[in-house]
Amino acid sequence: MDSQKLFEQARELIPGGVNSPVRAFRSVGGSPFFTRSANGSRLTTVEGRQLIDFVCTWGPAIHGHNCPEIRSAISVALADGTSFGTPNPREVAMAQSIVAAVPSVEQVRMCNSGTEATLSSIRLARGYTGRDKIVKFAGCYHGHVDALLVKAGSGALTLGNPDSAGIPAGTAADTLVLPFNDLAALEHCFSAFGESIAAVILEPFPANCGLILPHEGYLAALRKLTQEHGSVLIFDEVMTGFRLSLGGVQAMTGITPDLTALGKIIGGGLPVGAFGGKREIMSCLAPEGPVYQAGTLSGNPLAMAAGIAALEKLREEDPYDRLDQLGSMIAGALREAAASKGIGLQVPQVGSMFALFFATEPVLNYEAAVATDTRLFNKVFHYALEHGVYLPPSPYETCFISTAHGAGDAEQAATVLADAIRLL
Ligand code: KE4
Repeated sequence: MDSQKLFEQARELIPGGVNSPVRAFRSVGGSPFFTRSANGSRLTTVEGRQLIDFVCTWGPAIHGHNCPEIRSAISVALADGTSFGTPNPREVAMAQSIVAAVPSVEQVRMCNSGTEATLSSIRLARGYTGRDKIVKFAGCYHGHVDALLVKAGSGALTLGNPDSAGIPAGTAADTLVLPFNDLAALEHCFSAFGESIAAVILEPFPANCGLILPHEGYLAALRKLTQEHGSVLIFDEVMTGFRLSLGGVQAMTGITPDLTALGKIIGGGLPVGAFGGKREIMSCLAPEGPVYQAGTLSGNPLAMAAGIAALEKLREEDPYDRLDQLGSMIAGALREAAASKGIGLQVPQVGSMFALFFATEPVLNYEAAVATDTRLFNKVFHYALEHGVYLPPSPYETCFISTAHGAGDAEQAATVLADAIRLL
């Protein structure tokens, strides 16, 4: 059965033929390939084609696919059963691992996805402060949470409008959406709403509209304003947690939020999410406190085993400098190719994360991101795919490198992508 036939079947049975929209290739055109297996830095399609993978299942596979240590941890756990519905020792080990690594986390609650982690963090912040308003930033994605699937109202200070069907206006009405990297808008918002803002949630390095890095001092200013107004600062590090350093962006920048949402890498490729922070806030969670949150498979022993192994391997290997070197080599090759061709290309890169924006100026917020030339991105995407390199199928995603990507993979990808750019 080839990908085309499978996709036809899938579209009969699953909306859009996919279990998550971005996989459908709607942004880049064409139809998705189906994967039969994945090992190390490569995916193997059902047609038997090998692709160097820069999606890494959207972040979790920092050790590449089918990592032996993670596999064996899962099989050891599997011998004891798949789910108990009671506390299990691996939940304690996972909590110890996260608390030891992430500066803001004194206590942590496991759940089953990044979406659950952010929606629970929002509810917890509202329960802890007794306030209703939430501030988020245009372009930041926090999973499909009703209160966060909101686009900016007409002015930066108007309350949000739903960004998806099915979200009541009342739900979006307490969400304020600001432009990222705009200190004046932030200060203006706090002077207008300060004491009614329960929380500010952001990806500290937004990576769901391409990759955008904060201005110098922006995160520190945000930390100061939230402290002054008694609002909870939530870092959504579902993507950046353990990806850019063991302690995520907060460890790299020294800016410590009050709550942190985690996911992806901490599950070693199995379904997982987590949120954690100051004990004073976390103690408001049921059964200790009045904020309800729950999950049948939260702390699942197999996901815990996989995640513990993944974090253990990161602690042992400390791969972050090498991942940054690979990322910087690829980014440099792409910038060089674009410059030789006279094409405006921005390649923001930090550690094992990079993105491609076809634009003449650096992209510092969502508005600039959506103004980039996505037509050129799509051409590069398809050329790369035809030549064995798989980028995320959207210009508004971020590429990931794993510890299984050798220098050869990086050089091959850089050559293919540079060729694609030169052919534009
Ligand atoms: P999940 O519910 O998909 O586990 O996590 C939601 C989420 C929360 N926060 C951040 C910063 C995220 O990046 C995500 C999910 N990321 C997307 C890709 N950028 C997952 C891919 C998909 O939606 O299929």
